Formats: sequence, structure tokens, C-alpha cells
Amino acid sequence: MTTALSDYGWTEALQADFQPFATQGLIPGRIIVQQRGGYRLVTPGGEIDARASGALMKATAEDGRPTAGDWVAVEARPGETTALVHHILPRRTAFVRKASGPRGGAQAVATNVDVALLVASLNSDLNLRRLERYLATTYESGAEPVIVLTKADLTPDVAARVAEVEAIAFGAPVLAISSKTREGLDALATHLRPGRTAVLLGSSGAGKSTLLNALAGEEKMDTGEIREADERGRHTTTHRELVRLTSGALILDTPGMRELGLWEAEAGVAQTFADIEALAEECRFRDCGHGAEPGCAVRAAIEAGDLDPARLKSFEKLQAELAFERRKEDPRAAMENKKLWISRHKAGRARMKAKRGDDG
Ligand SMILES: Nc1nc2c(ncn2[C@@H]2O[C@H](COP(=O)(O)OP(=O)(O)OP(=O)(O)O)[C@@H](O)[C@H]2O)c(=O)[nH]1
Ligand SMILES: [Zn+2]
Repeated sequence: MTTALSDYGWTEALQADFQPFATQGLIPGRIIVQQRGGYRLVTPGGEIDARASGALMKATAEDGRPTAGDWVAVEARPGETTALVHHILPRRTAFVRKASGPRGGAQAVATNVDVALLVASLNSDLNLRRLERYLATTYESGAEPVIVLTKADLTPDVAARVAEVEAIAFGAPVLAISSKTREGLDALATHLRPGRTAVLLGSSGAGKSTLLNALAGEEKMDTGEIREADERGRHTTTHRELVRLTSGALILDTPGMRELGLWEAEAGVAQTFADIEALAEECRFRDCGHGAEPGCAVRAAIEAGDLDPARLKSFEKLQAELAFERRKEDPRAAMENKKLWISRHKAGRARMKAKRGDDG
């Protein structure tokens, strides 16, 4: 099977960048998924599995490692199980996750993206600050933002919400759509032309998956599973991350990109609720739940009329959503959370016992 690389966004400019490697006998390819220890590529000869050459891994910092979306120069190595990626062609754009913590470092999570759909629900939780952060991230990446407000069918006052968003959009297009009624999908399609690569950036529940399915249309999207054998010969399946819609547009949907959406959402929590965070610092217990705990500065502020209880409610709601998202992605965080609840439960029971004055 042969593949026209132009279907995957290959351009004359890329061809020019690739020219020196062509003379070395390498072939061009685009990474459609990152697998354990390797990559699946589309090449002119069809799909192949590859891994990064030792020299490439050594030479590049973490944000320079091959990533889904990258165009690469590959040594085909017929007869071997995997091809070798020797070079990454210069990236047109890159979404980079700046890791926090002692190791620091930055990691590219999606590259060569033309357009970023910043997805937010019109329905309830339309958060302008969050959209501003998504816009900033997109401008930093070099991709073009399109703000997509979902669930128009559930919202009575679409025009007013669109106007609110346009006020912070710096001229980026703002589209109200419904994946249910398909309202606005034609307008969106004009931003998703054949060979252009799009990503979706949005918080959980914004409607990204539903939108993807609506864009894929009636015909089945080519999301075919990829089977691979791990070191012990067990077969595992992975999903393509770079998917071609029947319209010819490309959607790059990587786990790192999904995390970036959540992470950006979280980065804003502390900022938006700085007052509550500051009060919580004053609570007697570090893990104070701002319930019945003694010495709770947050409750004290509410009782003194300095803090609106509704504000604490929305803070807690957002915290709970974020914790839920983290648990979905990270089973260890789920365990930690369970431990925390058990210890709180025990502490609460101990306090109750102390109150009652019995000890057994
Ligand atoms: N009425 C209506 N409901 C929608 C629309 N788009 C999404 N939904 C609903 O909103 C909920 C969340 O949608 P998802 O597509 O799962 O959201 P997501 O952004 O993919 O969320 P995660 O998978 O958690 O990242 C689902 O119950 C959808 O059915 C829409 O246009 N109209
Ligand atoms: Zn407290």
C-alpha cells in the first residue's frame, strides 16, 4: 500500500527541509502514534514501526524527542522489525508541556499543528480565564486558535455568550456549535481543510469527544487499532493519535495534549481562588477540608461574612472535578486519595470519641 504524504500535510517547504536527508538514502515519514518504546509512522510506502536512533535520543533534550505529529527522516532497514528515526524535520509549531517539579524540563505533546480548537461548553462552566490561558498556550505553540463553544442547543442566550468570549478572543474566530443538532459544524469545517492538522484543547466534559465523533460523520473514522508485540511477545493494541477525517482534515489527539488541557485548567484554580487558598494556609490542619475541622480559617471567614459561601462551593466543585480527572488518568493518585479519605475518616472518628469522652 502506498500513501500520498500530502494527505498527511506534506508540503514543498517540508520537501526542501528533507532534501539533504534524501541524498543520504533516508525516507520521510510522519509520526501518527507514540507507542511504548517506539513510533508508528506513515511513509510513502505505507505504515511502518520505528524507533529513535541512539544518537537522536542522546542529542536531543526531552522537548526535542520525536513526538506524535513530527515529520522525520527514517532509515527503512528492510528485513529488520523496526526502522530507525535519525532526524526530526524542523517543527512548524509545537505544544509544549512545561513540567513542574524538581526534574523540570519541557515535553512536546503535539507538533506541526495548524489549528487548535479551544473547546468550551456554553452550557454552564464557561470560564473566560481558562479560555485566555488556552489562547496564550496556542499562540505560544505557533498554531492558529479557533474558539469552539459547544452545546449551543442547551443554551438560550448564545449570542450574548459569544459576545463575551469575543471580547477576550483577540480576534480569534468564535464559533457556537452543537454536536447534537450539527448547528455550526459547517462553519467549523472551513477551518479544518484537507491536510491541515488540528488539535482539541479543552477541559473535561467540554464536549471534545462528542465533537470529534460529529466531525467524523456517518462514515466510520479511520481509528483502526494498531497491534504491536511488547518485549515478551504479548500483543497490545494502541490507537492512532493522528487521525484522518473523511473530509481529509487531520486530528491529532494525544494523551499529552489532553493532559495539557486539564493542567491548564488547574493552573488557573489557584489564581482564581487566591483568597480561599490564602485563608486555607491559616487553617490548623494542612489537609483541612473546611468542614467541621477545628481551627478552620475558611469557615471562620464565612462566619465573619468575609467570604461568600457560594464561592467556597464553586472552589470545592472545581477541586473535586480536577481530582476526579487526575484519578481517571492516574490510578496511584486514586489510591492516595482513598488513603486520605480513610485517614480523615479515622481522625473524625477519634475526635468524636474524644468528645464523647470514651476511649474504646
Ligand atoms: N446537548 C448537547 N450535549 C453535548 C454536546 N456536546 C457534548 N455533549 C454532552 O456533554 C458531555 C461531555 O461530552 P464529551 O464529549 O464526553 O466531553 P469531553 O470534552 O470529551 O470530556 P472528556 O472525555 O472527559 O475529556 C456528554 O454527555 C455529551 O453527550 C452538544 O453539542 N449538545
Ligand atoms: Zn479549613
